[in-house]
Amino acid sequence: MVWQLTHDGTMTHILILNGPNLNLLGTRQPEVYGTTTLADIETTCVDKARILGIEVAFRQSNHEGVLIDWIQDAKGKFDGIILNAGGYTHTSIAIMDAISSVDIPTLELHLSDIHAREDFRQTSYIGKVAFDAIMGHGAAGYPMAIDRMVAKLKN
Ligand code: CA2
Repeated sequence: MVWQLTHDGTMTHILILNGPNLNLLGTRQPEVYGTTTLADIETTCVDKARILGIEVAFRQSNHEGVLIDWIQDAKGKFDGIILNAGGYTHTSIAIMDAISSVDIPTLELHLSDIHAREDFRQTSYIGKVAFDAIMGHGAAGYPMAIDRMVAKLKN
């Protein structure tokens, strides 16, 4: 196995965070969010990480404060954060502030293309502090996001 190293010589660690209601994936609204469950996506991400020689931690919470605690705690432990903040994307200045405070490269991720949906999804507070966004690719967006993050961390 060839390990992917960060600039300081340690293995790359990526934190993948999922916000509210994403635990319901694959069980409801398959026409919008697909039939893949969040557990399936986690397996895909762990397999992808193994192939790339990196480590991922994959988490979901329905609670804004829990997501903020995980972001704050990522400082010094993770090299990058991939964040699907769910509905908090469009409301949470607090999550945006948490990302700004840790100074860890953060990639915004969505299953759906939020810009092709309702007006209330057009504002993304996460997009104001993320270096890039991947959206509209369904579950396939997760491994794409890992590739994008690894490319970012190489530069
Ligand atoms: O497209 C995305 O990934 C979203 O972050 C998903 C959020 C939505 O509020 C964002 O605007 C875009 C909603 C996640 C809800 O997921 C469900 C999955 C299955 C059934 C019901 C909800």
